[in-house]
Amino acid sequence: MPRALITGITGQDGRYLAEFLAAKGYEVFGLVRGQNNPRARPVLEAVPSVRLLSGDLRDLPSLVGALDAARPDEVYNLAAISFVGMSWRQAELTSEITGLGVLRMLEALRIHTRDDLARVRFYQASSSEMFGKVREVPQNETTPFHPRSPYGVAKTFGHYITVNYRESYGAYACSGILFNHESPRRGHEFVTRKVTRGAARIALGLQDTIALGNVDARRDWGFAGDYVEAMWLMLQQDEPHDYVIATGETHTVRDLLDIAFRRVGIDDWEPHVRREPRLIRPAEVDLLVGDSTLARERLGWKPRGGFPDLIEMMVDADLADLTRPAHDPAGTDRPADLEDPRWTR
Ligand code: NDP
Ligand code: GDR
Repeated sequence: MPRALITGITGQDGRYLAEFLAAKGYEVFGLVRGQNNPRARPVLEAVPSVRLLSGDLRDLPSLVGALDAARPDEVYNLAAISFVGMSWRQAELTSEITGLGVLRMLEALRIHTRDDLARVRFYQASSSEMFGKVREVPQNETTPFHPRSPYGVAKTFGHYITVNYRESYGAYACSGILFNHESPRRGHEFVTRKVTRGAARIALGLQDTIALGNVDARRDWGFAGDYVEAMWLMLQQDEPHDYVIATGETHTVRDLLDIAFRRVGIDDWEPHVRREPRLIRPAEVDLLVGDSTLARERLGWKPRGGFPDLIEMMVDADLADLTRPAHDPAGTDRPADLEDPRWTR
């Protein structure tokens, strides 16, 4: 039975990946930070066989301990401060976790494998935010980086340190340059979920408007469930390589608003959107659209659904969530703290 360790298992991608790997017959281990992290509970519910390990990307001994306990064949390093908007407010912390955290994870792997880094396959969650200021359209594996946020700068460090450990120590390490991917599990701070949740709440009479920043930004948005398969495929190849994962289509935030509001029966979203200067970023990434030809050819990967389907699915999930009866109180009592027997250490 192959063994995988996922950092960031409580995040959007972490839970999809845990489900995907468990269905493939993996023994799945997940690194979770904090002493009573409420985000562990949905993971335990979605993947009952998962084994949780206590650790933090800021704490090298905890990472070595997690690797020693999990003895993984594959490590997926998804943990990060992932919200670009926050990265200006907490630039040092973002650099510490999203940037230096990658180095710490690789160093932990070096200690755990006693310098035999090729023994464990490593995936680094890199990002299209590294492209930043538009240099080429579409962006592929050879497009130069020009990150525009502390988050993008930290991810660029994470990318290059992953490449460097591959070149220096022969690590089987891949950097997946993933473009935006969304789902009903997306955090509410990201623009897709903010809009789908907001449109659903407006349709139900729970709020009147949504506050937004730059509605002209263009992104290449795919479905998170498809993207975790690409992460796994990268680690199944004979040779490690870096890949761009994207749909190849780009849409504005305006397009997103059109689809989401139409889904709830509102044709004109303008009266429901407030433009707030505080939500305009100090430096913006205007246009992202990815060219994932390499992944399509070498990995046989391609995205399944289209953008309207994705947004409509998210709106429908938000409507269902907002109208379902209150949670079963018994469910909320289920322990997620370190006393739960499914924590392995
Ligand atoms: P989320 O923000 O949903 O999840 C981030 C995860 O990182 C959470 O599990 C969080 O734990 C964990 N984490 C944060 N800080 C630490 C820390 N100090 N130690 C250990 N764990 C920590 O992100 P996504 O699932 O959307 O993304 C996964 C990864 O992919 C991230 O690295 C992100 O930057 C990257 N990425 C995402 C893209 C996307 O569109 N979704 C596109 C390209 C890259 P907790 O629950 O405790 O907060
Ligand atoms: P992004 O995603 O920064 O691309 O990073 P986000 O959804 O936050 O922003 C996308 C675009 O929408 C514009 N925007 C707003 N964004 C937010 N969050 N809130 C608003 O109110 C708002 N109004 C307009 C933004 O300016 C931006 O142009 C995501 C994260 O998942 C990263 O971790 C990941 O690396 C990249 O995608 C690829």
